[in-house]
Amino acid sequence: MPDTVRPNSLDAFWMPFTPNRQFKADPRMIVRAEGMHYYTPEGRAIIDGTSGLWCCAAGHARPRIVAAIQKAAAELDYATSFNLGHPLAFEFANRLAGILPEGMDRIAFTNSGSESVDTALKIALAYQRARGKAGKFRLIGRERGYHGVNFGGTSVGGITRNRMMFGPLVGGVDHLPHTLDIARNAFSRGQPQHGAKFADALERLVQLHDASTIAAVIVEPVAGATGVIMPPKGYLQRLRELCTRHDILLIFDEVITGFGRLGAPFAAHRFEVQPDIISMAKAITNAAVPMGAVAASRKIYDTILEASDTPIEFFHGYTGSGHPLACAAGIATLDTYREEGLFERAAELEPYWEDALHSLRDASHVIDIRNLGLIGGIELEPRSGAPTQRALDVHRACFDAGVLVRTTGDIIALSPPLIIEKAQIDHIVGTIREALATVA
Ligand code: PXG
Repeated sequence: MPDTVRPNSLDAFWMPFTPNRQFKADPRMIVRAEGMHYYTPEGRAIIDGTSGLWCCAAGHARPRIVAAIQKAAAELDYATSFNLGHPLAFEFANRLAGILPEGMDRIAFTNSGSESVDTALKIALAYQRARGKAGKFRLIGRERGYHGVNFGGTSVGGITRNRMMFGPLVGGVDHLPHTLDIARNAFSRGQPQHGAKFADALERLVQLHDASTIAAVIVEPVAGATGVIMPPKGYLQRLRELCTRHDILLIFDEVITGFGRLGAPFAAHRFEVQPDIISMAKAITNAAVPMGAVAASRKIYDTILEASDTPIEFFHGYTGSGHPLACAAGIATLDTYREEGLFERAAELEPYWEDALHSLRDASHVIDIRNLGLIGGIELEPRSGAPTQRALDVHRACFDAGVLVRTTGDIIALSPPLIIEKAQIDHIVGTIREALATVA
């Protein structure tokens, strides 16, 4: 039998964002999860400091969510939402509208964060055209932004490696500067003091391109994948003011900040800044079924519908949009968040989390610590000539000691399930301290 069709062979699966050769030479496998823990094939428990990948905010394999998926699968395995309806999709959209910022109550469903971002960008373009401003076509992203891997999200994203292989990408895109400023803000607790002025770069882009050509600005309220970059105090407010002044839509990509991660339903609540469009995914279903969504203001929805000269108003959607299993998982997830008060729990734990993280200030190799909500970033001095390797070594040492952390570049990123206990916070931080002491 050829090697690739042996069931246990690791060859066939082309793993995402993974050093495939390295991994397959030294694989680390997970076979089960429950609550705060993953389990290896040998039955070793690994405490999850990452919620999977910013995903499982309620912890793993929560019984109510599991039961809802099982029931939905047996009752209505699949129905298209193209010109047909099933009740769960409407119910879930209504439930989401109930926790989103006031007025953001028109919800499109997708299957991932990447699809949510591309959907949000297309809604922005369709809206500008519908109101007679088709000339507003430019999309503004940000350096070090991550908005998934589809062409729109890759284009507005600001990660060199993610962009450089793929040709000219989407045209008419420009970028704001990122807001990481370790020289002035190192070891800030919560939002950093310095950097609201980074938002003024939008004025420069308006001068360069003219506002009449700019459709939307998209940012992550907290940048996650590129190393946990917190918005400086006043930055998001300033960006909102400038977008309003220049008649530009503001899109918040809340794929990681949505659903309680910052101690509020969405970052828009936490920062009291109202965007025009919000993209979300991951914790929307506790990641038990892949799903994403885009919330738009009623004004955007109404404008696009009213301007349409064909029965279908918006030529966009996915076969899986509003999938019954995902909607069932989403409803059960929102029930779990509410019944267990998890968004409030994240807010209550934040000071303890902050103190625990900042206790690592004197640990080896640490050059910055950043925190907000139940997010943490620990930036390390890169090993000379081998960037990212020190953080990867810490990741490995922690894994071997039973703690899962995520690394990006030389940054250790933490985003534990919101059900975490204080003793578990201490355990994770203690394990990282030991790992930092052992790596070269
Ligand atoms: N937007 C944001 C802000 C994200 O964080 C996506 C879009 C794309 O979502 P999908 O579901 O298409 O993957 C993301 C994804 C990390 C890491 O290391 C984060 C993500 C993906 C991979 C790694 O923090 N976020």
